[in-house]
Formats: sequence, C-alpha cells, structure tokens
Amino acid sequence: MSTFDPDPGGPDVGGRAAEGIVTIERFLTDNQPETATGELSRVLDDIAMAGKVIASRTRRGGLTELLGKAGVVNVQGEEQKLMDVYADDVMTSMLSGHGRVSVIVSEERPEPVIIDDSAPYVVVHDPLDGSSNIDSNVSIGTIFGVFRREDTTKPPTEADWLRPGRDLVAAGYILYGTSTMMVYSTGQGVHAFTLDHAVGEFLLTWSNCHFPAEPAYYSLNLASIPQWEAGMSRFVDWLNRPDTPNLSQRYIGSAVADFHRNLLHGGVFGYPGEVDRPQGKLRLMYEGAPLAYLAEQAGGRGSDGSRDLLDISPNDIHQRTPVFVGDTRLVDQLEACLTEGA
Ligand code: AHM
Ligand code: MG
Repeated sequence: MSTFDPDPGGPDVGGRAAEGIVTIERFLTDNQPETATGELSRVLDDIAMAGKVIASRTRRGGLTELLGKAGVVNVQGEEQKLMDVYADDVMTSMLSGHGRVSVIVSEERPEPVIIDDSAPYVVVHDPLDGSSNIDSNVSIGTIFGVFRREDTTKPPTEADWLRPGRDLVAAGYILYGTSTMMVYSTGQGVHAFTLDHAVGEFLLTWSNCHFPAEPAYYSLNLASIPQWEAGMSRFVDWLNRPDTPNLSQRYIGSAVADFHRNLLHGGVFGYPGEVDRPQGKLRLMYEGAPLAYLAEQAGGRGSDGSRDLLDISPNDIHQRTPVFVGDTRLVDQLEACLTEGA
C-alpha cells in the first residue's frame, strides 16, 4: 500500500490501497494484534455482512414495499420506518449464533437483547440512523460500537453494557450514500472501505484517515438556534467573525453523512441541547460515543459541551446527550463558548 498524497486543502486520508485490492476481511486479519484471537475481527466482518444486506435494500428503497412507516412507535417515541425494523433484524441475525456476541443494544429495542451468556462481546448500534431521510433518497447510516466483556464465566449484567465510550474496543459506521462505505476503528486508526456491489466486497479505500489540518465545514441545524442552550449563539457568532476559520455551513440532518463529510474535509458536527430538551436528541451509547471514538482516532474529539463524550458513563441504554464531534480546535472553541459565564 502506498501513501496517499492529498491535494492541498483536500482530505487527509493517510494511505490508500493503490497497489492491489484489499478486502475488509483481509485487512482485518492482517492488522489485528498478534495476540488477538481474531474474534473481534469476525464481529466486524459480521457487521460488514449486515451492511451489505442493508445496502442491497436501501438501494432499492423506492422500489420496494419497505419504504414507509411500520405503524409502531419505538422506545424513543418515534414512529419506526419499515427499513429501521428491517435493518435491526439484519443486525441481530448477523450477530447471533456464532458465540461471539453476548448482548446487543439497539436503538430500536427497549431492552438489551441477551443472546449468549458466555460470548465475549457486546454490540451497541443504531441500525439505521437518519431514517427520516429515506423517503427523499438522502444518505443514511448504521452506527455501531463494540465492548469486550471482562468476565464471561457469569451471565451478562448491566455492567457489561452500561459503559463509557472509553471502554469501546471498536466503533464505526456504514454509510449508505452514493456509494456504501464502512468506516471503523479498533483503536489503531480509522480505516474506510467502499462496497463494490459487483463483487459484493468492501474494498480498502483509505487507511489511517485524519481530520485535515484546516477545517472546511460546520454542521449545525441553524433553524434550531432559538431552542438551543445558552452559549450556542456565542459559538455561531465566533464562527461568523472575520478573524476565525472561513467555514461553510453544511447540514444534511443525517449524522453519519455529516460526520463522514467532515472527517474527509475537516469540520465539526453538532446536535446541541435545547431549552426544553437539555439532553438534545442524539443517544450517547450508539450515536455519540461511537462517533467520538472515531473522531479521537482521527485526531479530533467529541464533547457534550463540557465533558469528553468518551468519559460519560450512561445510566440508561437510550440516554440522550448533546453531541459535538470533529476537529479538535472547533470542539475546544465550542466548549469555551458553552461554558463561558457558566
Ligand atoms: P434518528 O436516530 O431518529 O434517525 O435521528 C437522528 C438523526 C441524526 O442522524 C441527525 O443528525 C438528526 O437526527 C437530525 O435531526 P434534526 O432534523 O432535528 O436536525
Ligand atoms: Mg439514530
């Protein structure tokens, strides 16, 4: 593999597979620590498989009966789309029955699903984030995180899954966009793969992705300014000052797509707390923490406005939190604006 030489001002994406084709399975095997058993690689491979199946349906979304509402309300009080339910079923099915995953925590399920008392891993996921965008053919994504259980001799308990992001041993997302990409980290950099639909494999696109030195974008839903917590307007004012980085505002309203663009081109994505909803909208365990883990691995960071997102211990699997992830200097500046006068 050779080192990618990005255009000035373009994405800083480390190396990429210029010499030969590397499948995600091969990359996982070649890059696992010598001491590893390979089980974690297989969990990531199972998630990649789920991504292929989900992608094959999202690509046909407008043509299938899956587009539309499922007629049930999930634990968040949101109407579940049929594709949410389908994606959740696919993830559960792919992660079950191998003796690798013990517990699955999903946005779509009110309680953790215990599938194996003695398996070593816990997977947390949002099977289809941004699904309100499906009808309009906008990018959506699967977000996931993996914890390793400390004691597999006893049945799993809350302590196995109610854990801070610092305990994650892997995290990533699958982006269903103009192409399908899987981006993950096991704590040794962030690596990105593109699904070649013709051969049915995720192929290495970039290894060791880093946020570029100069950020290009901020991603906030500015229509919500009147509802935001105090301090956010200070940040927006700072963004618009002539002496601050010249950023464009881009907001897709699909966290994976917003994060992915900012990873490649530099920037920050945020969903703040609101006056009537201080914890905001996004969930800590399967949205905020995995994205913060990736951000840190790519040289950035994640925050809830005052604390590192990876240091927050959840009390509930569906706990919400303000989320700010991306370029370190922008997240630092945002924290300064939010805590000023606090
Ligand atoms: P979801 O988990 O119900 O799909 O909601 C999460 C999505 C995020 O992808 C996105 O960042 C956010 O909702 C957009 O919300 P809003 O439309 O309020 O800006
Ligand atoms: Mg979501």
